[in-house]
Amino acid sequence: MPTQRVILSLIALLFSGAVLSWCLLTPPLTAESAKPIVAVEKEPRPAPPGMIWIPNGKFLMGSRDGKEDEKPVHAVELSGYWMDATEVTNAMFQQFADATGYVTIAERTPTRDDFARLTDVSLIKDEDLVPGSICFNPKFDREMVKQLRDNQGNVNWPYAVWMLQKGANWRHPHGPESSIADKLNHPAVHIAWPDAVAYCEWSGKRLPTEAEFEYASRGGLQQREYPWGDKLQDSDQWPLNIWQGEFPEEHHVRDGFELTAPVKTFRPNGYGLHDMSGNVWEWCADWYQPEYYSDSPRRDPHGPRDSFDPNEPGLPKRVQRGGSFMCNANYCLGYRCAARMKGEPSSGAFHCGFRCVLSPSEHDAFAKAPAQQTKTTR
Ligand SMILES: [Ca+2]
Repeated sequence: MPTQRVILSLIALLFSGAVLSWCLLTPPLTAESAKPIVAVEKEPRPAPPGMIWIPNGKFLMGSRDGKEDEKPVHAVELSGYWMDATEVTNAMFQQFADATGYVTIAERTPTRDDFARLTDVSLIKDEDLVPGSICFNPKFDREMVKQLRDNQGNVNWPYAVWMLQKGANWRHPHGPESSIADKLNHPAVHIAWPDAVAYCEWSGKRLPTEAEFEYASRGGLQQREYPWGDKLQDSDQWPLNIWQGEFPEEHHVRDGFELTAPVKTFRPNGYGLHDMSGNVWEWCADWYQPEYYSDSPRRDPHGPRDSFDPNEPGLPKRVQRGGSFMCNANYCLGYRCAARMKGEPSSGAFHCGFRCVLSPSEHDAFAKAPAQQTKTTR
């Protein structure tokens, strides 16, 4: 079906998690590299509201045992920066939208040209060119899930369990009948990369680099699986908002949240950051390339010059990090500190949001940003 082809193409942009097997050698961890991060730069001034100082230091980025695009483990040195303590919430995004009149991509009516790179646009019906975004399809075809296999023979269920929900956007996360009235302290979702950048420009902040996100996520620990250590949970209490049960058939909701959770529900990591693992995926500034770690700069890496995803070579992809309430052990494991994901920039989804960072050198511009001017004139 034409509509289904479009939906599948859109979904493929966000959820093509398979990566090529790159023959990268992981260097041994040396005595020097095993040292804990040492903060040597003091916070230059008080943190802006809602932000936390992440001290400069050195860390080991990537994973020895994870997916191929997480290798090789390599030392990275970062300058200090502030980071939002939480994902950008609906209340925060509402302030931005009210002040600027900004309309997110999911709220705009798409044209055939928007899908030119994805499919034969002549197959798209006029009635399907309506605003919307990607949501989970609770009525997914279980037989179709079983039939879809990738080239390794694994079940390729993502293509069947997502749908393009007409009318879904950050104001209406699950379609026109839904609302954020009781979710103002939940992360804003259905945020495409340009939407996040527009918010950053208004607020005087920026998206984190992928290295800044991973460094901050690790919370001062070296080469641990999760922001708090190597064990997913120490007790019956879940430390993050993910999916419990066999995805997509069973969702036991043992963490208490079927969908997004209010930010700060779960305990912060060593830096005081919440939901760096789980709740919603978060956009980073970097283009995605699976082999980037093999020759990335040691100091303050900003990602490759352009994007390359071997699964979809013609489509640009930006990095996403941290996993979401849809991740679980038999699915994406995106909530591991080293886990990488990528998304087509113009595609948001009901589990995709962001948070911002700010460098000391950017503070003067931050102080003059529209968001700050709005506050001072109130
Ligand atoms: Ca998150």
